[in-house]
Amino acid sequence: MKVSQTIDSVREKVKDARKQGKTIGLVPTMGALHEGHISLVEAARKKCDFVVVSIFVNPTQFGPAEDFDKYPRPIEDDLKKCEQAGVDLVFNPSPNEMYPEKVITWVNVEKITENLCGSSRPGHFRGVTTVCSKLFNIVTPDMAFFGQKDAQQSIVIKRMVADLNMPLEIVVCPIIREENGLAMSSRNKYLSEQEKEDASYIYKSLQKCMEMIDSGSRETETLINEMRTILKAKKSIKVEYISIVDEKTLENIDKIQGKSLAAIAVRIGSTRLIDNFPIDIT
Ligand code: PAJ
Repeated sequence: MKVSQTIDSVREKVKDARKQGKTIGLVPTMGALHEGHISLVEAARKKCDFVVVSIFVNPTQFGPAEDFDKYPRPIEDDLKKCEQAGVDLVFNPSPNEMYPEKVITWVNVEKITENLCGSSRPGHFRGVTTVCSKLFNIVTPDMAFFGQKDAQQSIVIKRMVADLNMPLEIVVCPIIREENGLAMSSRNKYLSEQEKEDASYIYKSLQKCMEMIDSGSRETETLINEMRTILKAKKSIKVEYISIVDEKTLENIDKIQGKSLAAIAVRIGSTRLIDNFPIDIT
């Protein structure tokens, strides 16, 4: 496995791989890798010949009061995990390599970045789309792999790629969970054992919503109230949003029809956690 810290070095290695006729897969991450990230690497290995993982805690997607400084950066451990997973190249640039100057050129997707996580994290998606555009330009992948865990992010990236005719395919992979149902996340490292246990109620509430939909419930207000009641059982959980939205516009809907998304964001202590499930009753 090769590790590059500079853009020139990545370009050179990708060029060599292309010369050998290999297809390129990119898995963008911020590191502190867990099984969720590794599942994306596995999907990339199945579909592409040369797999690049980027590890970069991207400053432009964090708000001033967010956890950029304390975000975990266990790089040695991450490199071992990448090696074991059969990654060909890790791109681990410094902030200065990615942003040598103050950013004045942004890639911004409108409307679908306003609801859900967009409303409590202004500027977050603009940072994500900008860094992903840069990574796509640097690595020039045929395919890039994202997780359903960050459902809005995947939808925003797909829309950006479509709107700007970027020449790559976006593949979205399923959510990997802990045994208790908690969606794996690098931020789970901030939680105590008790908080992790409490956090399992997020998935419990989504499961209840799925069951109710299976039994014919369609009014989103009823479904959201039920999920809120389940989450209220744990005093440590502070709900930021529980929403059911149209899968394409990400606007709140009153009645479930076609493809939609149930999504939750909560805080436990100072840790922000998100989860969701796609609904399809077409
Ligand atoms: P990060 O949070 O490190 O996540 C990297 C990728 O792993 C994302 O596509 C995310 O959806 C996926 N992922 C995280 N937890 C997962 C889980 N439990 N199951 C499946 N996939 C999971 O998302 C980011 O980084 C950044 O915003 C990034 C896209 C790298 C841009 O900086």
